[in-house]
Parts: sequence; C-alpha cells; structure tokens
Amino acid sequence: MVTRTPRILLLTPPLLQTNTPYPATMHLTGFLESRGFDVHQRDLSIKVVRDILFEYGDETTEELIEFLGGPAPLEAKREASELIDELAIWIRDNVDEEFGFSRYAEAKCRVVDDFGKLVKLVNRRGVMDKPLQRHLKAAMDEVKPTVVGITCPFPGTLVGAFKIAKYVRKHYPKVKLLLGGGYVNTELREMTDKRPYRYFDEFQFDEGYGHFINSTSIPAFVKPSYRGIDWNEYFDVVETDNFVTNLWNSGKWVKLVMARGCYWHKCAFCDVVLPYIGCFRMPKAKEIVDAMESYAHPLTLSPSHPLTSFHFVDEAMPPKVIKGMCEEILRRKLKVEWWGNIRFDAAFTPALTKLMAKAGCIAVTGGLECANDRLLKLMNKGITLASAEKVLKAFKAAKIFVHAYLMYDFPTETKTEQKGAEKYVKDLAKKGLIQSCFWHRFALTIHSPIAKDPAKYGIIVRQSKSKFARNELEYERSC
Ligand code: B12
Ligand code: SF4
Repeated sequence: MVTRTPRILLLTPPLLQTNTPYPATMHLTGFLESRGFDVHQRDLSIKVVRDILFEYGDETTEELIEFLGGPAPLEAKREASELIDELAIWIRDNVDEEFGFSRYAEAKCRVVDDFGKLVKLVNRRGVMDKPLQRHLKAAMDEVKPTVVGITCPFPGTLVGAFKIAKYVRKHYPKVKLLLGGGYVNTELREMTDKRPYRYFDEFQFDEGYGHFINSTSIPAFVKPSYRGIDWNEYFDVVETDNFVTNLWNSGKWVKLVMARGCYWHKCAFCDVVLPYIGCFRMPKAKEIVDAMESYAHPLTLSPSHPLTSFHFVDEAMPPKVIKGMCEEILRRKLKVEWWGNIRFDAAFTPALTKLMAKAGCIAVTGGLECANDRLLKLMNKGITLASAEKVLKAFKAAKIFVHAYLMYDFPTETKTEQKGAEKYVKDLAKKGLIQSCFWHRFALTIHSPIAKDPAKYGIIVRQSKSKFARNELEYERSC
C-alpha cells in the first residue's frame, strides 16, 4: 500500500505494437483518477520507436509514418508498411541486433533463468538508449513524480522496463519504483533472487488496483483514461491482406476489459489458478456501454481519430454480458465497431451472433486448440468439434469474421491426431467458417492444471531452478 498523497507516473516501456496504445497504464490511470489520485501516464514505447525510425530513415520516413497513421486503402498501407519494415530490418542488421518492431530482445527474454543475463542486456548500450533517456527525462521533469510505476506486459518490454528503472534510480534516487503487468504476473511470482530489488522497490502482481487503495470495492469494469496519450503518434503496420490478422497491428482501438477473469476457467493448459483467469467477476452491460458512449461522444472525439472502435482484450468475453451490451448499444443507437476473444461456446446461437453483428461486432478470435474431440475432452475445453462448428456457422451467417487459435504437440497427441486436426482446420477454412488461424506449440506453464497433475497427461515435468523468471516448464513424455 502507498499513502494517498503520492504523485504517480505510469510508464509503458519499449517496445510494443505501434498501432494503438497498450491498455495497462490507461486502466490504472482511469481507476486512480476516479479515486482522486494525482496520476499521469506516458507511452515511451511509441515515442522511442518513432525516434529510432526517424533517426535511421531518410526524408520519406516521416511522411510514411504519417501516412500509416491516417486512413488509407489497405493495399497502399501494405506497401508503405513494407518500406518501414525494411528499415526496421536494416536497423536490426546494422545497428542493434535486438531491435524488433514491436519487441526488444524478445528471443533472449522469453526464458530468463538467470537475472545476470538480463542485467547484461540492460547495461548494453543499444538503439533505444538515447531516445528512451530523452523522453524519460522529459516526463520525469514535467511530472516530478514520487512514484514511478512501469508496466511489463511481454518479454519484449523487459529490457526497456529495467533500463527505465536503472535511469530513474540513478538520476532520481528518492523516487519509488514499481513493476507490474502480464510478464510479472506470470513469470515472476516465484522470484527469490534479490538482485531485481536493486532496480525496483516492489513487484506488483495481478490487477494492481489494490496496490494503491485498500479497498474491496474495486469495480468489475474499469474505464480506461487516455489522458497523457497522443493518438496521433500511433501508426499501422499492415503485413497481410487478411482482415482479421491485420486487426492486431492496424487500427486505433480503445482496448477494454469486458469482465474480470474467465467465466469458464477450467482448461487444463491455462493459468487458471492465477486471479487474472480464475477470479471471475461480471460487470453490468450498462457500465461498458457508458464507457463506449463517452469515447464515441462528439465532445470527446479527437477530430482525426473518432474513438468508436473497441478491442475487448478479455481471455473469453462472456456471452451473457455480450448479449446485454449489444442490446444496450442498439437501444442507444450507438455507431461503434468492436471485436474480441471468446470461447466457441454453444451459447453463441444464431440469434446472438446476429444481434452481435447488428451491434457492431466485426470479428471474434477463439481457441479450437487441438481440433480433436479426445484432446478437447482431456484438456477440459468444454466444447466438441460438432458444437464448435455449429457456433462457427452462426458467426458465418452473421458475417462476423473468425480467427482460430490452434495448438500442436499437446501431451498424448499422436501424429495421426495432429494430421487429422490440420485437415479439419483446412476444411473449415474452405467452408468459410474461419477466416484465419494460428498454430502454436503447446507450452506447459507452471500455473496450469497440467503442471499440477502431469501424470494424468503422460508427462514428467522438469522443475525449474530459476531464481528469477519461472513460467514455461520443460517436460518429457513418460511413454
Ligand atoms: C490481447 C493480448 C495479446 C494481443 C495484443 C497485444 C498488444 N500489444 O496489445 C496479441 C495477440 C498481439 C498478443 C501477443 C503476445 N502476447 Co499476449 N496477451 C494478450 C492478453 C490476452 C490481454 C492483454 C491486455 O490487453 N490486458 C489488459 C490490461 C489492462 O491488463 P494488464 O496488461 O495485465 O494490466 C493490468 C495489471 O497487470 C496491472 N498492471 C499492469 N502494469 C502494472 C504496473 C504497475 C506498477 C502496477 C501496480 C500494476 C500493473 O494493472 C493493469 C490493470 O488491471 C494477455 C492476457 C491478459 N488477460 O492480460 C496476454 C499476455 C499479456 N500475452 C502474453 C504473451 C506471452 C504474448 C506473446 C509474447 C505471445 C508470443 N509468443 O508471441 C506476444 C507478444 C507481443 C509483443 N508485442 O511483444 C502473456 C505474457 C506473459 C509472459 N509470459 O510474458 C500473457 C499474460 C498471456 C499468457 N498468460 O501467456 N497478446
Ligand atoms: S483457455 Fe481461455 S477459455 Fe480456457 S480457461 Fe483459459 S481463458 Fe478460459
């Protein structure tokens, strides 16, 4: 707990997606503002990436970035993105091998089993250092905070977060430093190494609201605040012609969290014991639509970027809340577009998907996982291929695009099952029931039911000895 008088500066470290602000500090700022805190936020990621591209680009770079930040046909944006991408590759090959467009030193930070390895990356001078220090100093001198809270959502922001902490410690030694976010919530819960405390005073787990306020009355829905964020700085990177795939890297989305936790919280491979999945709380549909309406209201509109596009970053938007939200959107005649992640739950009937389309839903993403009935049952996904296909048909009829997440190498999965799944998914695409998909290798994580009962899944787990980050576990099949 911190006292009620701090002056708080919340920072997003580099490097993250460039199309829209990552929502962690916005949610914290929104919550803290509503409780009367003196809170400020800056997105250092977008500022740093722009400066890097301008420094190594030519006279056309600024124009290209501006073009990618505005409205333009997809194909033209794709061509412009290719040029920016070439520049990013050139920077990686000639200036700093750790530079990636929306991630820094990600390959080395995916598994940090020894904090010493991270310290080396933090101390190494790279392409981010100068612009990061410049923007950080400007923010520190302007806000004069007593507390700096940094978010670390992904491995690709870890080096940036620690570089910020190092600079603040050195130049503003009285300032209290906190680190939170998705990476911390999943990777650092078992941290026993004391060295990271040279950089941060505290590592904050879970939602973070409880750090600032000793209250049990934290609402189920928090309206993010975008004060301190300049939407004009963000720009699209269009990598494919696929509409759904492009949603992640293009478009200015206000990111909202519809419900807290996952209403199902039973899948064997998922971090269900962690509060961000396991503790489910449902908001009132009205609260969500009030927030959407306030962004879409003409008085709050930024003239160049109307804030009528929303991305729900939930793990699984609950059908019940979706229904209420759609009815409320239609009742108020709000013109909005939105998309987000769901389970292919039988509750998505043709009536509901039609209602969703009418209320502005353009796409959904969801897990079909191993696309095999035996494995769906073993992993406790709560769907069968037949029930999921019915749902996919309902989305197709409503003209809502679908992206499927798929998984291979699940424990006990046979080669024949894997081949069968690939064929099944290809057939779904042929039938127009999914518009895009992504296959990823099964990863065993420490907070999943499988890690708690590996024998049930025919695996032997190698326990991690890491004193710093611990999340993904190595394992072998026992038969
Ligand atoms: C949407 C999403 C994506 C999207 C969009 C990403 C984007 N740039 O916006 C896509 C699909 C692109 C994506 C990609 C990846 N993702 Co992802 N993603 C998510 C997801 C589902 C939601 C993120 C979100 O917007 N949350 C909403 C915000 C408000 O929540 P939050 O960031 O956690 O912040 C809250 C708290 O953590 C806390 N907090 C945060 N910071 C701070 C700081 C302080 C000081 C305090 C006090 C509190 C605090 O307060 C906030 C409000 O409650 C999360 C899981 C989840 N439910 O959060 C995974 C998650 C963040 N992703 C994860 C991963 C691993 C990845 C990838 C690396 C996957 C891959 N192998 O490629 C990539 C990396 C992308 C990159 N740029 O580097 C992991 C990260 C954990 C880890 N092990 O590192 C998560 C947690 C999922 C998981 N359990 O595996 N992702
Ligand atoms: S995998 Fe998705 S649906 Fe399953 S418990 Fe996790 S968040 Fe919920």
